[in-house]
Amino acid sequence: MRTQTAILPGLALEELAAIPFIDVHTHLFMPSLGSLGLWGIDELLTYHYLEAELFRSHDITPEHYWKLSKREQADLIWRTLFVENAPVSESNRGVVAVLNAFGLPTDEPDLAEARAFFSAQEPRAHIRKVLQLAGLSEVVMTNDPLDPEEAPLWERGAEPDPQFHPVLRLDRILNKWAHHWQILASKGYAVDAAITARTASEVRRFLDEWCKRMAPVYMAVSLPDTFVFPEDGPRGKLLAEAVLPACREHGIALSLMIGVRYQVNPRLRLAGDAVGRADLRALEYLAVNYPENRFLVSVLSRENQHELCVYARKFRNLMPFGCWWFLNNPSIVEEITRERLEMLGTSFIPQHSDARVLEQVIYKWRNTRRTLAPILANSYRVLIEDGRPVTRADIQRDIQRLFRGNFERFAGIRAAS
Ligand code: FIX
Ligand code: ZN
Repeated sequence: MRTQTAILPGLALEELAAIPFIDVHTHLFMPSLGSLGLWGIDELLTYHYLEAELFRSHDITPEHYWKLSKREQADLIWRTLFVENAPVSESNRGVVAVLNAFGLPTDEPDLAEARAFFSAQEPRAHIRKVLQLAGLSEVVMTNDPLDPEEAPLWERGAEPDPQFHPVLRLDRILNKWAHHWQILASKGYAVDAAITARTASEVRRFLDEWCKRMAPVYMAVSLPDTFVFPEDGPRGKLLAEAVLPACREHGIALSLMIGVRYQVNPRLRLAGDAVGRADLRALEYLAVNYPENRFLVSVLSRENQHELCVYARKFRNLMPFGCWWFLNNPSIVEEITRERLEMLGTSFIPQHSDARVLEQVIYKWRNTRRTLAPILANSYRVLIEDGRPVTRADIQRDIQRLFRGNFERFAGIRAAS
């Protein structure tokens, strides 16, 4: 049935709400990795996005803040950003939306009621409830094979979960080889600081064994704004001689998240990273010279978005995804998504949550659905005005592709649903 333009925004919102999404990048953990997963009000409030904002609204020093207990930190952030100020920023509003989603008060002077609620939740049931509230069928994790807490859980055989897809995250190996090759050596891999052919093949063996152990849906690395490729250092050599070949052999994509200026203010710890515009010719070189590899790509700098769209028009082994980190604000998500629809049609992955705390998926996906509805409606309105009728089935098919099919097909996890 042909759709009238007037009802498009409502229809788009309805269909966005009706279709469960796949969240292609999070820092959440499946139940069997239990202790690693963050959830509850104290974790929501001490999220590094809010910590960065605390230090702008309170004169506590970071050094003093880190000496506080998690509970004291959460109390301070709640008082400073939610009681003494209106929580209008995107990350603050997020906490309000989560409390509201569970019917909890959002303007209390303290956190007693919220803490009582979250501590009464049974973790596994709570996880299912939260994913259902967020309209997600599955999330993709970020799993570090060199993390001293996480690695032993996988080596002991972590129970897989159909709603949680693993990813082999390689930042320590690719960005900090000088400080981490010793861990591989201690696990019996004949590697050393220099990237000799032997070291490269041993890293290959390490990746192969973790692919068997974890069955990752892709490998991933975040990269600085200064990233260049090819490059003669450990990162360039390990990418070319170990990671890219391993991805090809296991038939999985490599996710490149480019544009971080790491720890410009280390006193803020996780909140200490910033953004820089990257030279995306490294991406051009990878797409041209590694046509058998597939690259999921997210760029952190607003200024790099247009270039990424243009490169994706040139190379189908590039899949742009998400409005990452400092870009995950409705005004910027709108700008980036409109540009991508105009330049790529529906052949991209609009968003990921990057959730570090379980309940964050509730507000991050509510924001995305709320922001995307008028953008999609506008695309269909101008299409109708240009003379092509649009049906509800068209809208359902496009949303399915944007938030499920593109990832399923590109990651090769199953035929597009
Ligand atoms: O590298 C990443 O995966 C980033 O998303 C994180 O490191 C970052 O701290 C973050 O939480 C962004 O939202
Ligand atoms: Zn992330």
